Amino acid sequence: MPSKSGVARATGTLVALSLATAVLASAPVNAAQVDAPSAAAVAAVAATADVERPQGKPEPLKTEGAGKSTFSGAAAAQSAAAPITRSAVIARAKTWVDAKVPYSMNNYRDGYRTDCSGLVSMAWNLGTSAWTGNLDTFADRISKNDLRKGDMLLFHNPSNPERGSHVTIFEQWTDASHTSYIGIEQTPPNAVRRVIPYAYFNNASSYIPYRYKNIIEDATPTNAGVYRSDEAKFYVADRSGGLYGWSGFGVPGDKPLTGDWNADGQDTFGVYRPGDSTFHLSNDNGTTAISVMYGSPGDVPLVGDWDGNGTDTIGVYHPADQTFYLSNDNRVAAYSVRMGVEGDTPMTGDWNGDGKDTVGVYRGSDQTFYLTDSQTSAPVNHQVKFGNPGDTPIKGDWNGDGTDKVGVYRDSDFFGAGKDSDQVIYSVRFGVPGDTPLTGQW
Ligand SMILES: [Ca+2]
Ligand SMILES: [Ca+2]
Ligand SMILES: [Ca+2]
Repeated sequence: MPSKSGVARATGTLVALSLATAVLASAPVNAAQVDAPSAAAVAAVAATADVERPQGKPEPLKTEGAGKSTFSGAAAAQSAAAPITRSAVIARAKTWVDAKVPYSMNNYRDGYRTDCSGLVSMAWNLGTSAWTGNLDTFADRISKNDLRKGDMLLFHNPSNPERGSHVTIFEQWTDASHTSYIGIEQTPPNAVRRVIPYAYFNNASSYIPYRYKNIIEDATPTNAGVYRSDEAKFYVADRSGGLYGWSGFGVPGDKPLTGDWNADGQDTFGVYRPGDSTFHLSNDNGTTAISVMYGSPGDVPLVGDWDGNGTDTIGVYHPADQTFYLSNDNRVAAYSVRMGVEGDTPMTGDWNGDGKDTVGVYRGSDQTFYLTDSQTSAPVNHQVKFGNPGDTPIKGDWNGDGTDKVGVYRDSDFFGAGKDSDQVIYSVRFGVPGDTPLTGQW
């Protein structure tokens, strides 16, 4: 945490966002993380004749009937053909790699045919199993130099589709020479993530790079921060838990909020003043842009992008009747949802990555998060047990894949879980005892 001298060095507003961006962009490419075949093995495969890959035809999601259908749940379709981040595409594809799903044009997993084009259809969340002959209709042609995580390399042989036609998912180049890449593909005997010589082991010149039409860039990962109430100051952390910036906002006793009040993609500060039930929101971390009275004494303040328009707005939770009142215009409630039991801590976040924030609760008595994706009722769509008794629940998109995940704060330690998981994927130590934890995308 900042020493007094560190605080004195900082200006009144946060340091430039580009600093954090530079840090985040420096994650090294590490081809050794995958099972890389030896050069000899690559050459041997390349020298073999075309692999015969029976090609399935376009068809809707398969849930029953002939063939073997399995569901992992991990890659279950949300709203098909919805915008999907590059990281989400890779994460979905990896679920088949991790499960070593056998190559078959007669079997189905997650509703998708378990062949090469079925894997791409699943990873892109198309809601239908395309084949190599029509995957290009879901995508735009790009150049080799434009290839990025989640794009595909497609070869369709119209004269004999079973002869050579294939598709792989591009993840990243192995080095600056761009002669090989880490790809994910469904090929006999099973789905695999490996180093592939560009564009493939054979028929290399026939492959064309494409980008899914509904791909979206990864979100900015969420980082930690704290509010020191007696100083009325926010301190926020960089990716590794170092001080990224600080700013005074609010008055002692205020409750901290963070959100993107002006839809510029950057979270800034706000406070809720319990004494007069007022929200004060700033777009520059120093001056108040929005000031509004909302809710009643005893309410818990909340913020979120309930309608998915990119702007975070306010809401409150009435602990007395466990009801959320959420506003899209910072004036009137657009939604009310009842969820939880007495003693629960309310949560908000985009648990399914559809761009809309919804609600949930953390039950300290069983250290379990109960989260819903609905705005009109409260089915539990996500249930995660995480943390220890006495922890403070937090949430964030710890890995920038576009979905919020749960976490806990404990004595200056922030722990973030994976999606619908109790695995810790983010942890930093920040702040001092007595601080109020917060999270955001600075
Ligand atoms: Ca903003
Ligand atoms: Ca909104
Ligand atoms: Ca959502």
